[in-house]
Amino acid sequence: MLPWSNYLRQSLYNRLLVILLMTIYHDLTGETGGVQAWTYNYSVNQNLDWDSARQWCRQHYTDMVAIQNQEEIVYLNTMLPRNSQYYWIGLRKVNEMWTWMGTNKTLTKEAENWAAGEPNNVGDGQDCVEIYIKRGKDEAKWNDERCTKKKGALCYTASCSEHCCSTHAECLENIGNYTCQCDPGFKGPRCQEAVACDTVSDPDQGSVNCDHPHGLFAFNSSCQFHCARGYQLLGASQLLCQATGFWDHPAAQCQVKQCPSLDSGPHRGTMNCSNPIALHSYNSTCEFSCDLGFDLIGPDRIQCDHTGQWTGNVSTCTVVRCGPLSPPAMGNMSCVDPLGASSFTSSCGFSCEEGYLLRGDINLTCLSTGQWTNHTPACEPLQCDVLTSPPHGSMNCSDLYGQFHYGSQCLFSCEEGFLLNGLADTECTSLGTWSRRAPLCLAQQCDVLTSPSHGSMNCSDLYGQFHYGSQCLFSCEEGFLLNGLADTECTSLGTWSRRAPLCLAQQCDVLTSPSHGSMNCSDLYGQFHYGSQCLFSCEEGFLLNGLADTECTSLGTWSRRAPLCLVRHCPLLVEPWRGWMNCTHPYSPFSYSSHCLLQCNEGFLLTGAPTMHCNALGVWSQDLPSCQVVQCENLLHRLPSPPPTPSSTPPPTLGPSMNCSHSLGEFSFSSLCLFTCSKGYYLNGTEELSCTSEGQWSDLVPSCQRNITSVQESSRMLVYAVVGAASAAGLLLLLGLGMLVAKKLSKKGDFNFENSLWEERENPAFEIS
Ligand SMILES: *[C@@H]1O[C@H](CO)[C@@H](O)[C@H](O)[C@H]1NC(C)=O
Ligand SMILES: *[C@@H]1O[C@H](CO)[C@@H](O)[C@H](O)[C@H]1NC(C)=O
Ligand SMILES: *[C@@H]1O[C@H](CO)[C@@H](O)[C@H](O)[C@H]1NC(C)=O
Ligand SMILES: *[C@@H]1O[C@H](CO)[C@@H](O)[C@H](O)[C@H]1NC(C)=O
Ligand SMILES: *[C@@H]1O[C@H](CO)[C@@H](O)[C@H](O)[C@H]1NC(C)=O
Ligand SMILES: *[C@@H]1O[C@H](CO)[C@@H](O)[C@H](O)[C@H]1NC(C)=O
Ligand SMILES: *[C@@H]1O[C@H](CO)[C@@H](O)[C@H](O)[C@H]1NC(C)=O
Ligand SMILES: *[C@@H]1O[C@H](CO)[C@@H](O)[C@H](O)[C@H]1NC(C)=O
Ligand SMILES: *[C@@H]1O[C@H](CO)[C@@H](O)[C@H](O)[C@H]1NC(C)=O
Ligand SMILES: *[C@@H]1O[C@H](CO)[C@@H](O)[C@H](O)[C@H]1NC(C)=O
Ligand SMILES: CC(=O)N[C@H]1CO[C@H](CO)[C@@H](O)[C@@H]1O
Ligand SMILES: CC(=O)N[C@H]1CO[C@H](CO)[C@@H](O)[C@@H]1O
Repeated sequence: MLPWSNYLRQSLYNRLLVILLMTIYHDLTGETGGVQAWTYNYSVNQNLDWDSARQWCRQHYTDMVAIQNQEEIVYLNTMLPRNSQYYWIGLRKVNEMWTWMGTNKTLTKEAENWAAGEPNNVGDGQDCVEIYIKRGKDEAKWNDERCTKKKGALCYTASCSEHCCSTHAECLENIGNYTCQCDPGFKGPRCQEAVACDTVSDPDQGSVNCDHPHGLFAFNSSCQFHCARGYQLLGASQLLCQATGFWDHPAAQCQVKQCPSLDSGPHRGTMNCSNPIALHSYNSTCEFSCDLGFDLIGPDRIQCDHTGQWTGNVSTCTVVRCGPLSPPAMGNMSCVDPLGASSFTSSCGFSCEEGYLLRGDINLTCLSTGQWTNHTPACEPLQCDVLTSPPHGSMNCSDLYGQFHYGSQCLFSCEEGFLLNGLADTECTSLGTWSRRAPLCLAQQCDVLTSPSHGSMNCSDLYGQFHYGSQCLFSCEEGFLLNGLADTECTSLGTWSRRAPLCLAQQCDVLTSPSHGSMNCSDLYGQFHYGSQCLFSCEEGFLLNGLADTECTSLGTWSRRAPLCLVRHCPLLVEPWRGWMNCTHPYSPFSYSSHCLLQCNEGFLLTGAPTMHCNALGVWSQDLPSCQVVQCENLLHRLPSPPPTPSSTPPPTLGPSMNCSHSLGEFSFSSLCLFTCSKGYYLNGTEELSCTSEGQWSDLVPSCQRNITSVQESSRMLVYAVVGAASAAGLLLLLGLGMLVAKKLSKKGDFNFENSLWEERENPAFEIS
C-alpha cells in the first residue's frame, strides 16, 4: 500500500480515528522504524504530456511533485538536470482554480511562484504548470502550459505515514524527511497538545456557558455569554479559543440595554425622565406633558423595556385647534396664525363691507381650550342709533330702508312749555350716523328770580330751576309785608305769571310831637315803619304820661301809645281856714305856672308870704301859709288861779268865775267871756268881755266884791234864759242856711261848708263845760 493512499484515508476518517491514532501513535512509529524520507525522481530522456507524466509518477513513485516551500524549489533547481522542455509539476487548473492535484488543495497566494508575467494563459488549455529548471531566467519559477505538451515528469516519494503526526497535524514531506505541521491550535512534536486560552468567568449581570472540545479553555473551546433581562452583551456573544491561544474576542460584558436616547421632550412640551439604572436605559420611564394650548398625542408615559425599546414613541404636542372660522356674510376676515391655521393663539380680525356694521367681537382669538373667544361676528346693515322721542316732545320718523336705517328722517316737536334746543330734523346718513344730534325739548326758561330783600323765596321746579312749571312762593321776614300776591309761576311762554312781590316794612301810624313836647325818631326801614323808634320829651313843667319811647313793631303797631306831655301838677291847694285865695292857672288848676294870692278873713293873720308859685318841678314856691286867728291876752293869767271852794271862808275880794266861749280859739278873736261871782260877792266891772279883730279885749277884766246876800239861785236862772234864747235863734238860722247851701252848690264844685257857715258871721254861743 502507498503512503499517499494511507494519508488520504487518514484524512477521510480523521474525525473517527483521532482518538485511536492518538493512542497507537507511539507503537506505530516505534515498530516500523520510521517513515521513508521524501525523495524526488524524474523521467530521464522521456517527455510526457501532463496526464501521462502524472500517471508515470503515480505508477513509479508516490505522485507528481507538489512544490511546498522555497527550500524545496531551490533544491529541485539544483538537483534536476536541464530539460529543454522543463518539468511538469502537480499543479493544474481545476474548475478555473489552480489546484495541487496531490492534496486537492487550491494554490494559495503565498505559495505562488509564477514566473514574471505568468500565468498568461496564452492560447487555449494552458491548464497545466511547468517549472523552469535551470532556465537561466525565472529559474524554478512556474509557467502555465497546455497539458498536452510533453515535458519531463517530476515525481516524489512520500515519507509520511499515518502515525507520523497526531491527528491535529499535517505531515509535510521534507526533503528527505517529514515534519508535523500542527493544525492551528495545537502544539507539541506531534501536535497532540491543544493551545490554551485564559479562563473566562461569568460577567456582571450575566453568565457564561462554555464547551471544551480539547480541554478547559483550550483551542476550539467556545463560550457563550448570556445576560440578565434588560441587559445586553457588550462584545461577541460567543468566544472561541483560537489557535493563537487568544480568544477571538475580548470577554463580553453585560451592559444594560440602552433605548434610543431621547434628545428632548416633545416640541412645545416637556419630558420628565426617571432613570433608575442609567440614562435612557432599561426601566427608565419618561413622562410627557404639553405646554398650554397643546394636546399630547401619544402616551403620556413610556418605558424602556428589556429589549431596549421604548414602549412607545416620544409623544408629540400638537397645537390645540379651534374650529375653522369663515368670514361673515358681507364681511371679511383676516387671521394671524402663529401656530397654525385656527389654532391656539390664532387671532382673526373681522371687518364689514361699507354700509355694514360688525356685530360681535371684531377680533377672535383661539384659546387653549380649543374655543374661540366668541362667536363669529355678523355684518349687519348699518343702522343709526335708535332714537326716542325726547322727553316732553314727540318724534315723527319716515323710513326708507327700515327703522333708523340709512335714509330715515325724523322730525321732532315739543310739548307746550318746551322748546327744541336745536334744529327740528335729523337724518340717518350712509355712515350710520345721524346728520345731527336729536334735539332735546328744554323747558321754557323764565327770568331768574331772587329772594326779595327782607324776604325769602321757595320754588318748586318741575323741569328745572326757573323753568316752565316752576312755582315760587315768597314770604317776608317778620315786620315785612308782601306788596302783592305771594306766588308766581313760570308759564309756558317763559314769563312769570306775575311780578315777584317785594317785602315792604310794616307801617305804623304817623306820630306827631305831643303838645308841650317833642319827638325824635330813628328809622330802620322808613319813617314810621317797622323798626322805627321814637323818643318823646316834654317841655319844662310837663311830664310824659308814659314811657318815653315807642317802637314800630312787626305787626305795624306801636309798641305803646305815644305819650302826652302833661303839665306838672303841684299839690292841690285849699283855701286856708279863715282865708281865701285868688289863683290863676295858665295850663291847669294848681299846675306848672299856677299862681295863687292868699288872704285871710277879718280876725285872722297870714303866716308867710301871700303868693305861691307852682314851679316846673311841681313844687309850690312855699308851704301853704295859714290864717292864724288873732290872739287876745290869756285871761287866765289875770285871774286868781283856783276858785275858792264853797266850804271855805271867803275873802273880801275874790276873782270872778269866768265862763268863756272860744269859737275860734282860746282867748282869740271872737272869744266871749262871761264873769260871775260867788254867792255873797258881786261883780265889779263888765260881765262880759269879747276879743276884738285887733286882738284887744273889749273891756277891763272885772273883780268880785263881798256881798252878804247870795244870789246864786237867780244868777243860775239867768244863764238858762240866755241859752234858751240862743237856741231859738239858731233854729231860725239853720233854715236860712239850708237855702244858702243849695244856692252855693250850684255855683261852685268846691264848697266848704264850714267856711261858708262862718262867712255868715254867725257865731253860736255854747257852754264849754
Ligand atoms: C530514484 O532515483 C534515485 C536516484 O536519484 C535512484 O537511486 C533510484 O533507484 C530511483 N528509484 C527508482 C525506483 O528508479
Ligand atoms: C479533489 O476535489 C474535487 C473537488 O473539490 C473532487 O471532486 C475530487 O474528487 C477530489 N479528488 C480527490 C483525489 O480527492
Ligand atoms: C525524520 O523526522 C523525524 C521527525 O521530525 C525525526 O524524528 C527523524 O529522526 C528524522 N529522520 C531522519 C533520518 O532524519
Ligand atoms: C475546531 O473547530 C472548527 C469549527 O467548529 C472545526 O471545523 C474544526 O474541525 C475543529 N478542529 C478540531 C481539531 O477540533
Ligand atoms: C419629574 O417626575 C418626578 C417624579 O414623578 C417629580 O418628582 C419631578 O418633580 C418631575 N419633574 C418635573 C420637572 O416635572
Ligand atoms: C425593572 O423594573 C421591574 C418592574 O418595575 C423590576 O421588577 C425590576 O427589578 C427592574 N429591574 C432592575 C434591574 O432594576
Ligand atoms: C413610532 O414611530 C415610528 C415611525 O414614526 C412608527 O413606525 C412606529 O409604529 C411608532 N411606534 C409606536 C409604538 O407608535
Ligand atoms: C377682504 O379684504 C381684502 C384685503 O383688504 C380685499 O381685497 C377683499 O376685497 C375683501 N373682501 C371682501 C369681501 O370685503
Ligand atoms: C386680536 O387681538 C389681539 C389682542 O388684542 C392682538 O394681539 C391681535 O393682533 C388682534 N388680531 C387682529 C387680527 O386684529
Ligand atoms: C282876684 O284878682 C284879680 C286880679 O288879680 C282881680 O281882678 C279880681 O277881682 C280878684 N277877685 C276877687 C274875688 O278878689
Ligand atoms: C264900790 C266899789 O268898790 N267900787 C270899786 C270898784 O273898782 C274900782 C277899781 O277897780 C274901784 O275904784 C271902786 O271903788
Ligand atoms: C252893794 C250891794 O249890791 N248890796 C246887795 C247885797 O244883796 C242884796 C240882796 O240880795 C242886795 O239887795 C244889795 O243891794
